[in-house]
Amino acid sequence: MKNYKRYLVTAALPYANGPVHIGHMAGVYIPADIYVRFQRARKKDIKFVCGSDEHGVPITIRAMKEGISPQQVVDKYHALIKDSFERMEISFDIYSRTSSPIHHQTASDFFKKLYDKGLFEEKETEQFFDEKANLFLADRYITGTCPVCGNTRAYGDQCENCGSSLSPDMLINPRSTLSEAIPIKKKTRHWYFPLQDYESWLREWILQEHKEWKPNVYGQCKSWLDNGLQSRAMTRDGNWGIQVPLPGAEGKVLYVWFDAPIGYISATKELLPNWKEYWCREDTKLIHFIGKDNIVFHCIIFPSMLKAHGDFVLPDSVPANEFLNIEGEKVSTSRNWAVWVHEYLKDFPGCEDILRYVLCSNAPETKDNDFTWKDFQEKNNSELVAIFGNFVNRTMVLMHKLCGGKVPVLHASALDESDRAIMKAIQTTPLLVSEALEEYKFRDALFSVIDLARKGNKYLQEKEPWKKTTLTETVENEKSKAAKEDIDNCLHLCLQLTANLAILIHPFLPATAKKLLHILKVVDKILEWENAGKLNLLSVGYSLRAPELLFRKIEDKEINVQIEKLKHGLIQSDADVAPITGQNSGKEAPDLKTEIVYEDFSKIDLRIGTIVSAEKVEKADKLLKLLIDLGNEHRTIVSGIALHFSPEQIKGKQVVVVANLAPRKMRGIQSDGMILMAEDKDGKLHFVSPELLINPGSTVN
Ligand code: B3M
Ligand code: ZN
Repeated sequence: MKNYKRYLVTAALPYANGPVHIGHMAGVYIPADIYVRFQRARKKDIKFVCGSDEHGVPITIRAMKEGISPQQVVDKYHALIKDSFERMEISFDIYSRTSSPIHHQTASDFFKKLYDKGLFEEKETEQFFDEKANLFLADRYITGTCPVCGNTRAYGDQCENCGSSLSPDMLINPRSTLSEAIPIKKKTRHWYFPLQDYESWLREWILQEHKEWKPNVYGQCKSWLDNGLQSRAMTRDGNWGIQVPLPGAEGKVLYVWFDAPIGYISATKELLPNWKEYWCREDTKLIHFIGKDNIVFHCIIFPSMLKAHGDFVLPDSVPANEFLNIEGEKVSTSRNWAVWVHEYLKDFPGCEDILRYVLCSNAPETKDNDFTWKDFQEKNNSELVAIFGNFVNRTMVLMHKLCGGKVPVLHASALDESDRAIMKAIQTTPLLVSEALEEYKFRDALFSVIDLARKGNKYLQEKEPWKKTTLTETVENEKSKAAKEDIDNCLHLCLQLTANLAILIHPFLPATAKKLLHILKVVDKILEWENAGKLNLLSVGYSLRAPELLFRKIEDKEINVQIEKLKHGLIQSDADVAPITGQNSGKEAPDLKTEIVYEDFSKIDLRIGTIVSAEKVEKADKLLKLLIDLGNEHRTIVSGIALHFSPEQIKGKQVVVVANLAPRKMRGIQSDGMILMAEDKDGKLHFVSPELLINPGSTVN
């Protein structure tokens, strides 16, 4: 076992082209934060770095859809993601971003060093090009018929119907997913990293030296190695990203998976003048927290890049988690089948610890797992409220009632078997928790903490101090003395247990730990891990504050709204919104209007517009104010869709606009036009959009 002097923990850089959802939190950020908080409590020298991953084709595509620049896309989502992490108490030492100058410089230097070492193969190949969108197409953006099963919507890298791995050349009738155009083959030059040259070293480094890696990680690495490695292009055509630092490389940028992991280095550089101590010393323990879809990049590609570069340490562990599904289905951002963190925090203010608890206790540590709102309610009500919160509250109420609000004496001579049993539980639990955390077994570690609270409830139930007070009210005799000592011992030990729970729960539920410190009137220092297991954390005679509830119950109504949201893919503006209604609700389509002649219709000028921005209208919960790109102009249009769609959800959508409708004022805002919406028999609204992205301003005839 190496003797590490310091720790450097990284968490996967989330793509800044959308919000973070609870699957990200369960898979990566909550386990990483628990681990870091635990090591900080052990006073380890540890740094925790992360940041937004702001390059890559998805961001370019999103920018095109929303009619804004890639920088505007990443600015919007970098801020939203950073805020979500802060409010979920993810305690990064730095949350940076890969569009930062320091990262551009660091990644360029890294590439240049490999180039100067002559490690890249420069190759010209033919790639699929979309002449309409004017973009080279990554495999994922080419669709066509699968040669294996005939699925007509297979992708250039994989057929999701039969699971076959494909290449774009294998697709029948390939088309661009961006414009539906038939892509042409175009020559392009890129720089390839010879991954195959590192195969034997990777076999040794992973399969021999890191047999301790989680089975899901080790197994995936082994199959990648068994399938054989080949050169991979580390540059792409495009203008959004880090310019390839070579003469004549205009229009070429670094491949996002080349630059992004280097973001861990640049973020550390930004954080620390002595960053090299963390990245260039063998006695640094480097740990990458990621999801399983990032294993190849963090265990095969990035380590090979680091090995080739030569200046930096290699990861010691990569505890990747599997995926979290929602209500039995895979998370789908395009279908809005997700629980967005910023939406959760809006609907459940002050409940970040409940989400941390639920996502840790059913984390997909070894296999994909499922999040259901029913389970969220159940875990909160029957574990946090009924076990942890209940024990602390009973202890605090009883000590105020039976011991005058002060920590009672411990009568050592009067200790009985159950007293000794709870003392042992307090002394032995910290080791169970720390051993599990050192092995990245966060579910087991959290279970041990809750189990200690469960033992506390059982101990209280056995001792029943509330029943012994009658004995103490009689004349002073042996019996009343014994009863008094029993009450004192019980409450003394329950209070020491409560103080231990604050230390043990702190890495998992930091806000709850803070509440406990307040109730116990103790300072943060008590949270140092060396105090866990001690039986004298609270001094005899010390007065404590009044009890306060640590958790509230989650009601059926609250989770029904969440389930409704998922089903309808809607982000309601508040938890009590009325069910979806409309004049058609429950009825067939309305009767036809009176007949018109073509001349009447030809007066209407219908255009395609792209929603560039959307915002709520003050004191008008049904209205959204939209800014719409009509190609040669931007229009403000006020639309009554706020109860059906949130601003975040509709930005970038293309709509049909009645462009020559006379302007009119709505709530003091001039609305220049109207967007067409379809309304189904349940009164639910649907956008009327072109099947594919087309130029804003296109006419509809
Ligand atoms: N941006 C996130 C993902 O694949 C990706 C991680 C980069 S970590 C260097 O979801
Ligand atoms: Zn197929």
